[in-house]
Amino acid sequence: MSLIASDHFRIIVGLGKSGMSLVRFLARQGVRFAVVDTRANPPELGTLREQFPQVEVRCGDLDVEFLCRASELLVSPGIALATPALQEAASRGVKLSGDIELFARNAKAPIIAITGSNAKSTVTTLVGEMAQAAGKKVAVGGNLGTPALDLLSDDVELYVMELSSFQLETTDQLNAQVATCLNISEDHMDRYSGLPAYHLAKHRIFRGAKQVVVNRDDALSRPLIADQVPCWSFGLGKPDFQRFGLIEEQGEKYLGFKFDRLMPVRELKIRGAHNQSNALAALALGHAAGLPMQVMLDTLKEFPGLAHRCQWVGERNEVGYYDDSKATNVGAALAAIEGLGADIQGKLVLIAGGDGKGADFSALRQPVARFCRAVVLLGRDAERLAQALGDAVPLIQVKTLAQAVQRSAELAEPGDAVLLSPACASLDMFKNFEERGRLFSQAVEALN
Ligand code: UMA
Ligand code: ADP
Repeated sequence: MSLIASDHFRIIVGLGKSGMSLVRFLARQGVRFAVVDTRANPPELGTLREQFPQVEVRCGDLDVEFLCRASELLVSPGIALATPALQEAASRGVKLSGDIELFARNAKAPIIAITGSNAKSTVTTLVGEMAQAAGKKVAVGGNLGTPALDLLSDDVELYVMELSSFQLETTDQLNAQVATCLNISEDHMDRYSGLPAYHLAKHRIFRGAKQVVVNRDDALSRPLIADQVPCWSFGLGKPDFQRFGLIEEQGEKYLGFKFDRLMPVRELKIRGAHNQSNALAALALGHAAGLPMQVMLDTLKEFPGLAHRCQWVGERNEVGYYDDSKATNVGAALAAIEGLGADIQGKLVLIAGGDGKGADFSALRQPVARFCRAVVLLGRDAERLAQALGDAVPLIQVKTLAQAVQRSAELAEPGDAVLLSPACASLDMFKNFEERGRLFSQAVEALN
């Protein structure tokens, strides 16, 4: 017999970072709640037991009868909404929601909301730094860094939020001041039925948005919105009214807006065409939110880029080593191969492989043939990658990252670059992409 759902009882599903931020939030609100997690020993269990010993926690298989006691389930991003127990509860009238929905309902300051398959962290960090330089009390987080609910404060004047498709799936109305989907390429195909379902989840970011920013170079970034919603855009073509873009004059490229040059591209510290696009996206978002242009340009000139995103980590025997461990999907690896490949004198020795999340790797074949001397493969999907890359360049399979670096050093010639850009998640071999990147740097250090 199931108990009648109480309007005052919620269940948090998942006890990771998001789950723990939900615990703190609901406890502050004085709401009654329990926590469930399918894992036997979820990461925040110790913290919860210590700080909230009165909260009921159930670990292991989800019990539908228990879930149906709640009026609402607050589902963490790491657990799929398609999970049968969650679907069964929903079919019995239990509402499914998440931390970002609660955040949006409770945020008193405007939100700049950023999603996309790639570049989210770079653009979110840039816009956050621009706002801070402009003297705003800004809170930056979401999928990046601090969970959204932990950022809520009456002092905040602007929220800059990186949001994943998983977080957006449980968000009904975000009501952002400015929203953007920077780009769409295949990712997380182990969680979605295909690209259309993933695209649909990402585009929930536009619900209730007061202004939008669109990528002119990616038609899938354009939302279906009413004509009267102000729309700004960015792209690598020419600028115009409402449009940020690139102007080329006498062999020099400039970031531009309307018909004006804003700054020479060479003054950016972040390299490659994809980063010019990111700089323009940040300018468009900041401009839409009312940040002063000069302050934004000064921030761009100083921004060194984030760790593990095409980051130079050393040089040996005239070969540069680049850590792009954050390239956890094909689109990101493509940007790095094409961006860095076009920037260096020699060729690339690419290190790739890991957990491919069900991706189709075939788009890598041509750029690999064009820019790479060889590819060193490792991880769970090494064989699938080898099939997709074919025989255009030598493929070498290894077992460890240290072996990969050693073999790459042997294969590279002066003027070449060794690029770790796996096109795969790290979780089959490492704790996370940061650990994979750190171990890469250590292996480079260890080269004699
Ligand atoms: N899990 C279970 N059972 C559960 C709940 C979770 O097995 O009941 C597993 C999931 O399969 C997942 C892992 O636990 O692999 C973590 O899930 P979680 O929901 O507990 O994750 P959090 O610790 O709350 O972290 C989440 C984001 N993680 C995911 O979306 C997987 C973090 O983004 C985010 O920083 C954090 O919330 C704070 O907002 C990480 C991420 O990898 C960086 N995001 C993906 C990406 O960027 O590609 C979307
Ligand atoms: P996200 O938070 O969306 O994963 P990041 O800024 O952390 O984005 O960058 C992730 C990866 O995507 C890095 O490997 C980076 O080199 C690559 N990348 C950065 N900007 C772009 C872009 N505009 N298009 C495609 N890939 C990009």
